[in-house]
Amino acid sequence: GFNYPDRLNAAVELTDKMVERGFGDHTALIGNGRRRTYKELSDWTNRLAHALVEDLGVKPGNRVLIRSANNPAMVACWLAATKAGAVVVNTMPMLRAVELKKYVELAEITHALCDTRLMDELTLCAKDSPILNTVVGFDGTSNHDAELDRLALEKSVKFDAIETSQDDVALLGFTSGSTGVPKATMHFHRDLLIIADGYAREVLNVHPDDVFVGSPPLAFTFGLGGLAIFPLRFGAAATLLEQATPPNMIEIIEKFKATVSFTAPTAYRAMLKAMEEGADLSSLRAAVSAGETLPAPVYEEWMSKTGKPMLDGIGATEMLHIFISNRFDDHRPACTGKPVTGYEAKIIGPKGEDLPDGEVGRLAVRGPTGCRYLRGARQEEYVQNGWNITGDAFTRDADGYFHFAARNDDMIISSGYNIAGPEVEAALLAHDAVAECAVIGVPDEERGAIVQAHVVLMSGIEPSDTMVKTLQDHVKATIAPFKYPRSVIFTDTLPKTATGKIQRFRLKDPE
Ligand code: 3SK
Repeated sequence: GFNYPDRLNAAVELTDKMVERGFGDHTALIGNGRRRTYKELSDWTNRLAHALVEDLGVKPGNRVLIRSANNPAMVACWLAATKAGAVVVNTMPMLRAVELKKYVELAEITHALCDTRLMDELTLCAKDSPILNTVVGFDGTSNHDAELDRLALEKSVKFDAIETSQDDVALLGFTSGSTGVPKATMHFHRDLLIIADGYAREVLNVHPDDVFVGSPPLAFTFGLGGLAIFPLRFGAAATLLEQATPPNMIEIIEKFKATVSFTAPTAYRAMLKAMEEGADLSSLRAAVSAGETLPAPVYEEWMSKTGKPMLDGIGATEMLHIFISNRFDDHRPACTGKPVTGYEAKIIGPKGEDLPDGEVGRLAVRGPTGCRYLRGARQEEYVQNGWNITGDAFTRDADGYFHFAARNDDMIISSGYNIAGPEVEAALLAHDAVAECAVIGVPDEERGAIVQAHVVLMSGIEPSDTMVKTLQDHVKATIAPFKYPRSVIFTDTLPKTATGKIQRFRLKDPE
């Protein structure tokens, strides 16, 4: 089990306690052209926490929104607000005023800390949101040249953190799920440590020499874990680089001698495309893939080109982080692996009954973290009999490995056959002409539904009837022929969430 004292503040554990444990001189954050040690991070966040409490009037339990791209200042603001006992809502730069307003209303956000470069939409939102009474800018370029930085400058580097308990809410993770309607999930101070002491310790074996890189936003709990909590929990270094977009990730790994990368399969695919002869990934010891299912061809190409372990895992905002994963000594294509320490998983049928190994059903998971929707929205749909129902269709094989089939919404029933959209996607992605694709079921009088593929072709390849036939034949030759896409639509882009998940529901219903 995980044992923490009743009085616990996750941000103190990740900063001040790390200094006490002797990591004061170790690099904690890399970004904005400099490195910051644990001591510097501890001082910085303590000063900011003073400013939040004394100048901005943040009280324990207040909801504080942070709006920024991934940079060291965003991490410092998140840690400072957490030290002040606030409940933090991290948000992505691309959210517009209308979306921010939904967050503010749902989470009753009173304070917002915003990178000054991103102020416009937040100001628009604040005009229309009476509850949001304090908006203050910080300098995302770390020149300490904004209001919050100036308030913090004069403050003491000692801050007696607000006495939070291990089961006080520390973080609200927002998810738009497959419906597009935002929901917020509550996570405790202890949960922030559990994901490090469970997954990051057991699966990644993080040590102080590690350097983490990645592209997922800190606003997405995948990014917050991989780019802040996991390195900071173990005295390792986190790179927080706004330019960490997939093609640049290779250079970033080379430049900072990164050891662990965190990103989604589409980004690994983009990295593979951009990878030149002689790319030096020798420092890397793990490439973590999550956020979307990992198509076998991407895993295989990565393994053959880099030889570095690619560890696919499944997580969810509701569960905070990854709960089933491959391991260094046991990773394979088209397999999500086994439950992470502390978690149990099983496959259930439509009525909640346990299904035998090999059958496709709903994935159910329980463990030390779990779903608690704010205001109970759809809580009883997600948590049934103590099990979290993630909305994914999986099988478990006789050896206990879990294999993704589809999001429950992505199972296509055509002429009585169950066809998993992602399996068809993986087959299409194995064709050299395909850059990206999404497969959905569309209604069909004769068959109930047919498989429809939306395909982005590699640059330089033109859509044509011949290409449709080529791709259909390719799928027929790769997987059971009845699964081939009877309809193929070429497109320049696929609709995606801000975190890069393909929104198949928008292809089904463009409205
Ligand atoms: O939503 C996800 O896919 C996810 C994956 C890994 C870790 C955390 C999350 C939210």
